[in-house]
Amino acid sequence: MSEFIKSKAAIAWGPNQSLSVEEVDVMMPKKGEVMVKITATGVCHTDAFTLSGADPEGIFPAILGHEGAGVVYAVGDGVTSVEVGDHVIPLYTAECGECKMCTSGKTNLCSAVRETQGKGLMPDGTTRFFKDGQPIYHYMGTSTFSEYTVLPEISLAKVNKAASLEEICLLGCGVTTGMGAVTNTAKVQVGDTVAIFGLGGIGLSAIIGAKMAGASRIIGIDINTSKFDLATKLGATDLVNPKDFDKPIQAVIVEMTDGGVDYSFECIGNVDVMRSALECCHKGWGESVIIGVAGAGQEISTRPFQLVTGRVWRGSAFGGVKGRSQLPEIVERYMAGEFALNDFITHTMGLEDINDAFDLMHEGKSIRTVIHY
Ligand code: NAD
Ligand code: AHE
Ligand code: ZN
Repeated sequence: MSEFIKSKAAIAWGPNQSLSVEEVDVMMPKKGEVMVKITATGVCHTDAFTLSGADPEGIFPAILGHEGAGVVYAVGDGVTSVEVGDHVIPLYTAECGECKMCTSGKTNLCSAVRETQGKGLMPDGTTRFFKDGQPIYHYMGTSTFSEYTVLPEISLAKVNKAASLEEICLLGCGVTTGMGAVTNTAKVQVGDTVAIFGLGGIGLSAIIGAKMAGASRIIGIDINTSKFDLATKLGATDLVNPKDFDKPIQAVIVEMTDGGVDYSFECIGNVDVMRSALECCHKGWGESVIIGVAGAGQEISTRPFQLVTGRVWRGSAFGGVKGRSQLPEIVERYMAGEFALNDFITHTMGLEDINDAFDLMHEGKSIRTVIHY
């Protein structure tokens, strides 16, 4: 008989339903697995995206959440890289170090556990979460909306115990994603011009990355002008509300920048804005990076001539960061004061209020809500 631990968790019973905070049974970790006591988790737009039913990989009932931090509570047989008491950040992009993807040197998209992860299961094809005996699916391999969660060992970054878990949980997704897309994926250089579409947690982090890289112009674009103050504080040089213009936003940016920006970033998940982001790039060399996640059935389009004439369209997942080998160093840089995380935490609350966090996000009132257990 396997052992279980009781855990408070927010269950997504079905698409478009409020989360239900209940007690679940979590099975102790099997071979190569680790149980983590989550102490804090951010709420990212991707959680809302999946809850909305738009995610082709969305599966219910599930325990969502993927932007967490916590402490190792128990380890399964054969686990060597972490021990009880270690502070960790769960990784929705694992790093096995051995698969074709990890050894390619070209991507952070480890393939070791991705297939089962996308089906809401652990690598052995089963779940560790149960409600009254009914299996509940995992989400993105992390399920940080449960006080106790189980992950493969290769899906954990061990980090400095001196770092505030309430703040570094944001490095489990949003801040690493935005900063990394600019510095790792696009590799923005000193003097480059940058346009960032969408100033939520991801877009604001992209501003931090652009400022770090020494971009000469950082143009922030959002239809919610309440985001502009923080964007300015973080380093945006220009702020644009597309609603103020009666022409396409790409034409506005092209005019502002003598032919277009060197780099643009789509941080919304809107396929029309993705097109604008590509088309505001400079002819001959401008690159546009898609970060936003678009719903099932949605497709991007542009005139192929946009690419023929030298613009480049690409994407970025988790900022191109390899979690186990690179995230601990990002935590150190945060601790050294290279960038702040508390600017992003507009709200904190207990798990029982988690539906308020989703409401605040949909109303455009929060950057990040951090849930604590
Ligand atoms: P968010 O909801 O906090 O921010 C989105 C911002 O976009 C808001 O400020 C909103 O006002 C703005 N916006 C909406 N429509 C707009 C429009 N038409 N023009 C301009 N601005 C508009 O979301 P977030 O947590 O910052 O996430 C942003 C996107 O990034 C989501 O699609 C999320 O799923 C995705 N994401 C991707 C990755 C990745 O690894 N690729 C990681 C995290 C999040
Ligand atoms: N399940 C969706 C795609 C979701 C998606 O693109 N996820 C991003 C991370 S969003 C974090 O907030 C990602 O890293 N993707 C790479 C991967 O391997 O999932 C769909 O369309 O099926
Ligand atoms: Zn996320």
